Amino acid sequence: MSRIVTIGAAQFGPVSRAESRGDVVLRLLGLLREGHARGCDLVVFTEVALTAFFPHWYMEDPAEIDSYFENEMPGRETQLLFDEAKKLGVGFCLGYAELAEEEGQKRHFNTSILVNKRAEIVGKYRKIHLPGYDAFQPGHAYQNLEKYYFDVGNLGFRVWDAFGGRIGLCICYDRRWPETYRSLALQGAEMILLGYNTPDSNPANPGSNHLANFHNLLTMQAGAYQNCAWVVGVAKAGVEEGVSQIGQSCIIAPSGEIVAMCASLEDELIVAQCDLDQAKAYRETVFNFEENRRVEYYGKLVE
Ligand code: CDT
Repeated sequence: MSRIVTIGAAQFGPVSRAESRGDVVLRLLGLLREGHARGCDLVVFTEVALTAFFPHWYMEDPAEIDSYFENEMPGRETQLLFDEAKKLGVGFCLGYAELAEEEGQKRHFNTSILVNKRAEIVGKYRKIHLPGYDAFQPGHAYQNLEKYYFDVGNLGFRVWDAFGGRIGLCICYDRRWPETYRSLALQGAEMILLGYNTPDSNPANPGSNHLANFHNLLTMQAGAYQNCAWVVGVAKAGVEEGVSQIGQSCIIAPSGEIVAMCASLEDELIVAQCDLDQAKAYRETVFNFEENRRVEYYGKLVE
């Protein structure tokens, strides 16, 4: 038996600070339409897809900061994406900066949503692992201010039954943490979708610069294999507002093998037919959690 879901990973090239939301949505629509033409059930967009990745520079004015956030989804410009998805019958996963109000307080999250073929939001995740720092760093070629701009996500790691399988979401830096994949795998995730904005240099640790691409694949391939899940990783790539970001958007099987990978640093769609049942062979043998995990010992190992 096989359960095939055809996935499009829609890598995005740079978005300039001056580019309007409307123009960005037109680019996303182009990739969604291409996904439809190539038989996709679901097109995965990147992290904070609607604007340039603003944590790379410092802003103080709250109104300016909030202008990078969406206070409704769909909103005025993004409604087009929902309308087109419904018309074409293609789902999508979209990352964006979310402005919410909770208990009378303004909250800022780095969010992604899963939208089904009827254009209904069926899943929502707010980024839990926030990289970087919470204050301006003098002397750095660019900033990494996610802890300054975003609150830690408060929805937990969750999975949703959609597209004929069980799907989990995470975002960028989450992919470097084994806890992310394991939390989702323990809930039965068969496919994990994520977007990323990953610079090819790290001013806080320049010694690791040459490993940026290696670490990208290392974490996602290991996450897929050790947790018996498809992993779809989608970059915002290329030089954006002076920051050079990696590409390598890819679709990874539960075996850990890459079945499709982008070759450019621009808008580019890769497509793969993913058999959700491929996870089973690993789940029932080498990674049979019930039989082989030794939870009672794990605490002792870290004492
Ligand atoms: N956007 C994001 O989460 N970026 C981080 C930078 C980490 S620096 C090693 C990432 O994991 O790509």
